[in-house]
Amino acid sequence: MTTAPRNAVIDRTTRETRIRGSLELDGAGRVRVDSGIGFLDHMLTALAFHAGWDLELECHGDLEVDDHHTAEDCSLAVGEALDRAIGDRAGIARFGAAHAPLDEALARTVIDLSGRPWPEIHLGLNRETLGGLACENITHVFVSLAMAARCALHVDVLRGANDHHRAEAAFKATALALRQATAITDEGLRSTKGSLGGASGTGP
Ligand SMILES: [Mn+2]
Repeated sequence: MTTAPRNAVIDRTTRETRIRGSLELDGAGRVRVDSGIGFLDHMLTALAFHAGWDLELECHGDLEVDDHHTAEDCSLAVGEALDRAIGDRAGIARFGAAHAPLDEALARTVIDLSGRPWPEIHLGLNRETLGGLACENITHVFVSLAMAARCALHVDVLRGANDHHRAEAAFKATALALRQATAITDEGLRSTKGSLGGASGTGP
């Protein structure tokens, strides 16, 4: 049985954002997110909590510019931490698929922790913003997560009249799919190719 802790320190600084924190995949739902954007905090908290993670994340971003860099970089930081936490990707389920409803909204996420980034993000949001977060940047959060965590990430919101519900259902479905995909199976590397392009540097 794999018992090594699956975690990563988050320490990411650019001229646009400074992000600190930690990710523990096998957590107890201890989540504290302070990005400076309330709606982003709400979404990342939903993601981490329903994935079963402990996540601490604090971002000081250039919100005087707009919300873009903070949203993008927080997601990259989480994705990079996830990538490090799953290491060479051996002994995990690799695939995950989940639906999540939020009242009238219904979202579906299908994920492959393949080592190959491919975002397919279809949220169908109609509003310009939710809280202080531009809706186009919500899509960008999922794209950035897929790129940094190097996974095929297909997110489709199948229905829903309320954009807050649509977005939140998408994060919850992604959390549930990630929880499945990262689950420990101890069946070795789930790849006929023999590599999932792990963080150790072996390419797919
Ligand atoms: Mn909500």
